[in-house]
Amino acid sequence: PVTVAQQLVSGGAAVLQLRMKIGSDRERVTLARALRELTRAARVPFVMNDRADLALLVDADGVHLGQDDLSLADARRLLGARQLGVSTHDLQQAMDAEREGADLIGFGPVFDTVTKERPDPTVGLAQLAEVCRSVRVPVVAIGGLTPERAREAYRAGATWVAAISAVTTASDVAAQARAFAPESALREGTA
Ligand code: 3NM
Repeated sequence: PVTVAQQLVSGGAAVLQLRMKIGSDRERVTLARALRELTRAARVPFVMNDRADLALLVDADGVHLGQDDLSLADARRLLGARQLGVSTHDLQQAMDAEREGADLIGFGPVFDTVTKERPDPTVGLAQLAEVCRSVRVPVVAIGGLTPERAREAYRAGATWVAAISAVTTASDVAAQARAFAPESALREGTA
């Protein structure tokens, strides 16, 4: 994972998030610290998935919460001004997360995903567009994203896209990360 992370960062990934569903907390923290060091050197924000306590411990820039993790209010108690994201899977969850103080929301799975063991129903681009129109916080599209589908997600109003398989299975991880950048970022040299 550290090698892949290095390649993602050199390919211009805007944010790196550690999603580690198996293994012990000790292993999680060891890997998170390595990624924290790498992202700090590259000036890329680092986010911990699910666990506000571990985010605090490793000095991450934020946490991304699932629907069954700590509430936003409790995560805020631990993490203060750090970035709090929430995974949402329908319009109601998205609006609730915004009202409760999320700095950004994830919405998905926009396309079918092979990464999650029991994914929520695939929401599609029309629902993504509806959510993007209905909240003011940035929306991250997730689930089955590829560079081509990322263009459609940006067009639907997503600020960012998140990807796992499309980047981790690529033969050239850095080039694949670069291919995800929105055209505007490429034009402005901020990809
Ligand atoms: N969360 P891939 S979909 C981790 O809908 C995750 O909240 C989702 O992996 C959600 O890019 C997803 O390989 C899997 O499809 C994303």
